[in-house]
Amino acid sequence: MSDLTTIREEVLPSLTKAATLAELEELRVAVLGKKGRLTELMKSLGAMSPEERKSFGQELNVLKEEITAAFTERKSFLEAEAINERLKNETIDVTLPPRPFVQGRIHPVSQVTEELLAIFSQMGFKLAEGPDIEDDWHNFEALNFPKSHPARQMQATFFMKDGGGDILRTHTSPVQVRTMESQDLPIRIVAPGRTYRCDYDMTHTPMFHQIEGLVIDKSTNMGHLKGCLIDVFKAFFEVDDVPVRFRPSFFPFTEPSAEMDIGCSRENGEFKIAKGKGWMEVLGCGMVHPNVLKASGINPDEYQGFAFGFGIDRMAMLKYGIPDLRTFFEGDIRRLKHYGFIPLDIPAMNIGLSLNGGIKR
Ligand code: 2NM
Repeated sequence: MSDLTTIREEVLPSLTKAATLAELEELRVAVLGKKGRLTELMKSLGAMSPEERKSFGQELNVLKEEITAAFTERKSFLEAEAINERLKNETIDVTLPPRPFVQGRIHPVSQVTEELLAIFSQMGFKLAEGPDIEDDWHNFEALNFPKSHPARQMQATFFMKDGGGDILRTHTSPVQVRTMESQDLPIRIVAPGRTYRCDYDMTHTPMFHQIEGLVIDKSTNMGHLKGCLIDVFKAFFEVDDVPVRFRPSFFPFTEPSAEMDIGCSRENGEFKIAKGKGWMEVLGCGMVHPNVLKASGINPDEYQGFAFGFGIDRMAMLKYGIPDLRTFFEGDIRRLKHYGFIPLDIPAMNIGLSLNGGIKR
């Protein structure tokens, strides 16, 4: 009898004080386990007289239930406490926007390429791509470059070491040639990409980026070219109006050829689209030369088209106020932190081309 009182007075308070689930389990085993104190007493029932067994058995059962109840209550308390502790430590607020935590930044050249693709794709142009290592045919011959043209000579073109005649493309025009050779008419494509020329100073790097466009149909004319380019530059600089002028020029692959200037001001280094302040050359264009069409298997008596090309790097410098072209390709992470774009701000015509306008959040 006194055994039961001792057990009750010892076990019940220690159960309610158990600090951890492990400690609680240890206590349970010590009392109710195979060799627990109560279990041992249960075993002693067999040696008792029927009367003793009945009354002691009842008391034992009462105590066992009390202990089991106290154990269960403490267990659910400790389990709830453990869950609350985990919830406190493992908080992830899934409703928070991910942007502030995205560390990476999009390079201004990638950003501007995406912006231009958003504009051109809305105008119905498809993306075309081709290899950086080109052959003489696609880079020069099919583009109506005379054998003696200066751009073919060593100082401008990078040749492959193996002497096989392959080169690094000096412009993205070979992509247009490949498209004309392989695709059905009409054609409406843009080809952005890396281009290479042996040149290095303030405004030239040996690798740079170009985008060229090509439209070929039965009655495509220079009026279409002009309207198309004005729309592109209005969308790109995000302005309602952009002053442009076209000057006659020369390229082997277009006839007639022109260069387009945009009206702009440059006050203490800041570039702005403006009327009556001055002009800046931004691109070359023209009607695709009949020789080029012929070389690509298109009948110039049936089809004609326009083409244009401009530098992506310089567009990025102008739009986002980046002063030195060479810093684009130094790979300094600090430049990217300063001039880079948030990866989830994907340029699109329906929501705005440059959501952060070059400003970090
Ligand atoms: C320019 C300027 C003018 C051009 C021409 C062609 C092709 F393949 F269709 F003949 N592609 N790109 C072109 C025309 C490029 O870049 C300044």
